[in-house]
Amino acid sequence: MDLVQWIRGQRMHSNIPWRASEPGAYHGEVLRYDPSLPFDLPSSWAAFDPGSNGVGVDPDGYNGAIFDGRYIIFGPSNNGSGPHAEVLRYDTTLPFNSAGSWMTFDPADQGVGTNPRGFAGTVDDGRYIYFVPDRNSWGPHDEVLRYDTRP
Ligand SMILES: [Ca+2]
Repeated sequence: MDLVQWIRGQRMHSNIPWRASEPGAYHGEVLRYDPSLPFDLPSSWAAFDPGSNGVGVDPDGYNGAIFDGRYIIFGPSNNGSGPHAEVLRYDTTLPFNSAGSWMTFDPADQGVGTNPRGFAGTVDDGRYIYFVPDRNSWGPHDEVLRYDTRP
């Protein structure tokens, strides 16, 4: 067992079970700051919870997001029921706190891959967005999920 695996093992035995047993540990309330306004002013900030406003199935628990020039795409992690693949997308040309500006898609539930659920961040190469595998329902995994922004 090398050092990386050992560190992963420690996370599995401490961090993950603690989070899973903690009510409210996973949420979907997106916080937005307008950097043209003062940092320490409440009106510079806004929060919106798409799932509580009828968007998607259970869009909670994301890890990282990426901006493609129009959309912000959130990488699914764990929604409280377990690792998930419900990708959340915000259209930045539309109002932040309006359900119609948000959409979700769950590629795993639509037959993509084997069990591509539970990611830790996203990266893009100018066309594709990659979701970094973390933990699915079977444990640590390495199934990279890729979204083509120009189908
Ligand atoms: Ca949830």
